[in-house]
Parts: sequence; C-alpha cells; structure tokens
Amino acid sequence: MKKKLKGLMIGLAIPCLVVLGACGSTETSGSSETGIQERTLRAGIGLPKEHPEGQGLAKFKEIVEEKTDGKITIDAYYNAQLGDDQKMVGGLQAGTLDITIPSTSPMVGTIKQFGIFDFPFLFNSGEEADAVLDGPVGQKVLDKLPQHGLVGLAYWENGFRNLTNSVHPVDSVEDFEGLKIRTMQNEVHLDVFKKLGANPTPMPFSEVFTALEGQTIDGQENPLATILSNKFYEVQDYLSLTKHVYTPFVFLISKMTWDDLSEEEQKIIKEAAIEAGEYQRKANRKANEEALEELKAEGIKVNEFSQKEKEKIKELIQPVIDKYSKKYGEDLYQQMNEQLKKMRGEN
Ligand code: TK8
Repeated sequence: MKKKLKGLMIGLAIPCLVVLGACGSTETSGSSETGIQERTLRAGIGLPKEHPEGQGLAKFKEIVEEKTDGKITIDAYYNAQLGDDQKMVGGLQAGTLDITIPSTSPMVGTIKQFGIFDFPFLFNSGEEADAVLDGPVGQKVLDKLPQHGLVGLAYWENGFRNLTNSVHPVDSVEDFEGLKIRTMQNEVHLDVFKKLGANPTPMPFSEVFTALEGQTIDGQENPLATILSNKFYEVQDYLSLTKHVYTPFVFLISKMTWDDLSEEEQKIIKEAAIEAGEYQRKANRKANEEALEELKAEGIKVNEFSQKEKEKIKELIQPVIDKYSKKYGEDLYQQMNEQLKKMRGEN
C-alpha cells in the first residue's frame, strides 16, 4: 500500500473508532515488509466451542496466528452470541463482522444455488458430499458470493440430520403427520416437511431450545453432534435416525475484509480455512459417531428409520426436487448428479 494512502487510512480510522465506536470490524495498524499487517479479525458461529464447528474455528485461529507470527489474530465468538447464521452473514455484508461459517441452508434466500444441496437423500456419505462441494459444482456456487459482498473460502461439514420430537417415535412416513417441526429458514426443507404431512415452522437456530422446552414446537432435526452439544435431549424424548438430508457449512469472509487483505494475507487465510476444514470434517464425523451412545445414555429413545420408509419419502418428495432443481439451475443439478453417478459406478 502506498505510504500516503496508508497514513490517510490510519488517520481516518482513529476518529472513527473513538467517535463512532467502530467503522468496520477490521482494525489495522501498521504493516511489515512481508505484506502482513497487524489486524484482528472477528469470527462468529452459531454453535458452542466444544462442537466440531467450534473446534474447527479454534484450529483456524491457531493456523492463522502461527503463520502470521501473531500479527493477525482471530477473535472467536460462539453460540450465536453475535446472532444466528442469517444475521452474521448480514454482518459480513455490512462490514461489521469479518468471518462466519453458517449452514448453507438459511442462505438460499440470498444465494439460491445453495439450495441444490438441500435435497433429501442426495448424498450417501460424507465423502460424496466432499467430492461435490470441493469439486466444480461447489466452486460454481461459491463464485456467486462476491456479488453479494461475500467470499467463500471452503466448505466445512454440519452433517446428516436426524429427527427428534417429544410426541411419539417416528419410524414411518405416517408418523410425521401433524408434527410441529422446526426447520431451518429454507424453502426446500419447508416444502419437504409439508409433503410428509408435518407442520413445519422455520426459525433461527438459537430459538430452538426454548421453543422445544415451551412446546410451541414438537420437534427439530439436526446432526447428532448438535443435538448433543445443544442439549436438545433435555427437552426431546425420541430420536429417529432418519439421516434425511446433509447440510454443509460454508466458510465466509466479508468481501470488504477480503479486499483489504494483501495477496499474502489472502493466501494464508484461504489455506487456513481449507486446512482447518479438513480437520473439522474429521472431528465432525467422529463426534457424530460417538454422539449416539452419549445421547442414549442421556435417556433419549432411539429408533432406526428403515430403507423402505426412506424410499417412500423419496417418492413423495420428488415433485419438490423437480420444482427447486429448476429454480436453482437445472445445469448445476445435472452436473452434480452426473458426478455422483460416476462416483457410484452407475454410468
Ligand atoms: C448453527 C446452525 C445449525 C443448523 C440449524 O448456526 O440451524 O439447525 O443445523 O447448525 O447452522
């Protein structure tokens, strides 16, 4: 950066911080020959520190601070302390927050293409999801982000979702009838649960525990590690291993912050997001496996959900998939399916 310009920016930053409280969330001061400035980046997520998403964020912080000799520090906020996924994404767009790692699902209102990952029973395994997300299809969706003030650096994993409720065990399609189920703020999820005869209520994540406790809703669905870390077992009696849909997390940085970074800084941040993501996916898969026993020990009654019932669901919801694959981009959807078929040796 030119000396003069930098001086001007520092000159502007001081009154901003003092008089207005804050001009943006990136505090910069000085720079070095290596092209790395001292800055603090603020990162917020919706889940607790102990959840694999929190562990991944801690790993990201560790890598960045190490690679920049502590010049770039990461201030991490957990548990939706800075708001839920949609709110934090808004913070990135407004330049009041630097980094967040939301589920892709509540973002479909802004970036509709994320919706192609919301179709039930799309991925058979975490590895299939990795291949699609880390491949050309995942990248094409990330390419849509900069026009919305966001830069997507990597996909992490929230995982396969399972249903909990406080009314009765759900082991057949019929059991969904009339259940008030909280969904993410996502039109595919909403329509899917409607098709199953349930009564879906979209709501931000941090409101779910209280809504379950107060019984304004009967159930919710999330990966096992989340059901455990957020203690939903305290207010839910039944867990069905539906694994009905996979949810990715996407590692986002505000475009304003990104554009302010030097190339060297961008490289470090991007590589750290990817490396921490690999760590996070592994930790997540382990946590989801181990969570089942812990949930049982907490007293939640667990039942399987048979392949036969899953097939019935697939058939029932096909019109929803037809509708939204058109809306989100038939080409992208086809490209994804071709990749999956190839991986499965189906063509
Ligand atoms: C946390 C959310 C959560 C998601 C949901 O910020 O909303 O149910 O599964 O993990 O992203």
